[in-house]
Amino acid sequence: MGLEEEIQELEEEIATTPYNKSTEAHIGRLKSKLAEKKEKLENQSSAGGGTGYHVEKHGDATVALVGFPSVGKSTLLNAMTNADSEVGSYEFTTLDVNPGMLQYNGANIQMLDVPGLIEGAASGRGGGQEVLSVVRAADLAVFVLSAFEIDQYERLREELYANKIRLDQEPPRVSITKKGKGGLKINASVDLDISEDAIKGVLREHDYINADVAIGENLDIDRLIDGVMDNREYIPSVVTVNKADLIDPDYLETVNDNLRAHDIDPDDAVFISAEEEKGLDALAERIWEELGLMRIYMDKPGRGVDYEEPLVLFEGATVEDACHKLGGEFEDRFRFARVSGPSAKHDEQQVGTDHELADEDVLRLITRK
Ligand SMILES: Nc1nc2c(ncn2[C@@H]2O[C@H](COP(=O)(O)OP(=O)(O)OP(=O)(O)O)[C@@H](O)[C@H]2O)c(=O)[nH]1
Ligand SMILES: [Mg+2]
Repeated sequence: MGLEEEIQELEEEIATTPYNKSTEAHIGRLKSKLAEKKEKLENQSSAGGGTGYHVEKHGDATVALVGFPSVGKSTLLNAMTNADSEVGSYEFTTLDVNPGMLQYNGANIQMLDVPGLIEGAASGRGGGQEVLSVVRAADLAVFVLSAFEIDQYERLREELYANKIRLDQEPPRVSITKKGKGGLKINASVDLDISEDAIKGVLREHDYINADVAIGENLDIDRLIDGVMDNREYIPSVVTVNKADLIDPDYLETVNDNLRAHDIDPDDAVFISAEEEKGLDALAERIWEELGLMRIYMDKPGRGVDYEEPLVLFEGATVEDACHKLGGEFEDRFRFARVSGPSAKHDEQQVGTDHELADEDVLRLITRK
């Protein structure tokens, strides 16, 4: 039996086995086997070549536009960035990844217009796997939906999930330390719904024989497997509804109902018209927020504070991250820093590398001679 058939058989067995306490451990093992076999199949097919997209990461953060053909991704990219992506009223105009740079709050945010994901993957045109690898590497996924095809959202999310992209969730709180002996020891800091047997079954299926396993959340089997596999990408997402210029006022409630039917709060979706360049500022603002970026104004000796071109870092970044991004002498010869603003206890507070910065801090770095 080939890998594909084995995968199919496992999927069928999982689908037909009722889930309850007595089948839980069994289902956990089946799902683990499935995850391992899928991984194997993927490694086999990618070893066979495939050029892949080599879109370099530029700028402070990267956003992938995800959507079916003809929803307006290229139009949007052209409207928001300096890119000049081909726009066509026929499908498959974009067969390669087009990058553009969005300037917002002094940050350079790279936006990638990836080819129609689903049809690209299904037909082999546009190379579905490669497209997905671009999304996996992004810091944010922006779903571009046409106001008239909201149901495409489901397919897009499924496709991303199948390709190990987890949207709008934190990585599972699972940490595994391999040991030389002693079997599997599960140490949960919260009450768990799944049984210890099920957890151990999953771990053994992934070749853990002796290990200490710390679990910090009440997770289900799928999230446990995500935590064990450790190769999932956790990415935030935004939904934008395009072609809003074509929505009749009496059709708007239908659009909102369709959004709700897919678990999207209409107030959270950003309505835009890429063609008429409406709603794009609101979208840029949402992108900024979801990326969790912050501006650090550098106080440069003799030149004062640079409010024009801030150093842009992700929330949670420390002085060390700032030094790393600046590189050179700041990284090699750092002595201490002075910080004023939201993260400082007082103006010009002296801090070390582990000080956590906040949006709109003013930072001065002092280096050794
Ligand atoms: N009315 C209206 N038409 C739009 C809007 N945005 C895009 N279009 C039109 O929709 C068609 C498809 O737009 P594209 O930007 O090429 O779509 P795409 O998502 O890049 O499509 P692919 O490259 O094939 O994946 C074009 O005819 C656009 O002019 C919009 O906001 N309103
Ligand atoms: Mg396009």
